[in-house]
Amino acid sequence: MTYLPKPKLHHPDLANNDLGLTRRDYEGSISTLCAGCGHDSISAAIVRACFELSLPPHRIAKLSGIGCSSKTPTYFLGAAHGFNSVHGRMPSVLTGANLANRDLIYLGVSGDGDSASIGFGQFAHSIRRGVNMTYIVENNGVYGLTKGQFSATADKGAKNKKGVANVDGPIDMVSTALQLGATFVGRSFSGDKAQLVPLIKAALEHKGAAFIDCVSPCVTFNNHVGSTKSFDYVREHNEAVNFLDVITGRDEIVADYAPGTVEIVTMHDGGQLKLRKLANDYDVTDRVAALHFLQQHHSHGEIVTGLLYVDPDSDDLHGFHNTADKPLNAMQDAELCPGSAALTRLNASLR
Ligand SMILES: Cc1ncc(C[n+]2csc(CCOP(=O)(O)OP(=O)(O)O)c2C)c(N)n1
Ligand code: SF4
Ligand SMILES: [Mg+2]
Repeated sequence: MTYLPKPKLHHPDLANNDLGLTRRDYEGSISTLCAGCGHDSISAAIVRACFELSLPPHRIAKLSGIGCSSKTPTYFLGAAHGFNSVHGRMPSVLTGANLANRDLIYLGVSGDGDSASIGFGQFAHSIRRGVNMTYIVENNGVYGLTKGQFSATADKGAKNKKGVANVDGPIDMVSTALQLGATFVGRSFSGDKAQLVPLIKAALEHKGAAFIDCVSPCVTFNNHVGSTKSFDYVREHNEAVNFLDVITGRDEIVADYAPGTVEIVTMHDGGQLKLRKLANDYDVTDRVAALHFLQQHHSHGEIVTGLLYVDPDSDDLHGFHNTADKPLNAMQDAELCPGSAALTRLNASLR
């Protein structure tokens, strides 16, 4: 894989965050994706979200599968842990890493081919188990890396570059994530950084399975008239339900909102999500209503974006299994193996 390091020099007046780091400290190497690819905008949004949250880069683990989207972790968070897995297998590698070291912040980056086709089962099980992670699908409706075949998220009737219509029905990743029990579900657009950055920040702060479907046009194979994942189509059919502000548990919480237009969701760690409502009848904590709302708007060809669902009392895989607070990889032999006497007692209790 081509690797183009970025020059280290930067403007001395670049802003610092609470850790004294600049935005540049959250970047990776120079992207080798096609100029204008939506995936690069998502990388930039991840850089900004992590910088603004003052996350220590070495506390983050970024994992991906195979595809142009899955190449992107090379282009952000150069100082984070990284694992580029096999096609569609990111979720199980991430689950294993999370079980071994619960103290890292897990960021899974995948594509619609990687997660809705070959990795669909993997995606489903990581979500239903509530793995504590931010799972982003960079959704362009095609297999970009293998030159533009329709993926499982391509809309029925959408046309490829040569004008041939897709005859198969699409998988809607956000509806699927909702049905599987994700405790944070959002959709955004690579061309809408004002919405995407706070959505990623909120997902990173969330405890449990946070899923973001990000429509990310492939400028080389799926940005023409007839595509429902092109920049023009998404801009014309984007129906945002809210604007999001993230106030972390660490920040002072200031209530500067007009009652009736803003919804506050307090998270498990005391942090708050401040949602400026655009669709007044939209309740972000109602899973069933969210599913109905999505189906209704999809039937009109609209793409609903924003924070679609959040469970403020969410828990994760470790909570469900009552695992030890101390990460497994920090335990010594004696803690990992309690010895034959403990095994004998356990066996006796089962007789
Ligand atoms: C086991 C396996 N099967 C098939 C492939 C070929 N392949 C590579 S990337 C890809 C699809 C990628 O599509 P997507 O996840 O949507 O990423 P994009 O390139 O569109 O960002 C496929 C089928 C592979 N690398 N490995
Ligand atoms: S082929 Fe498409 S998805 Fe891949 S880098 Fe180019 S524009 Fe992006
Ligand atoms: Mg794709």
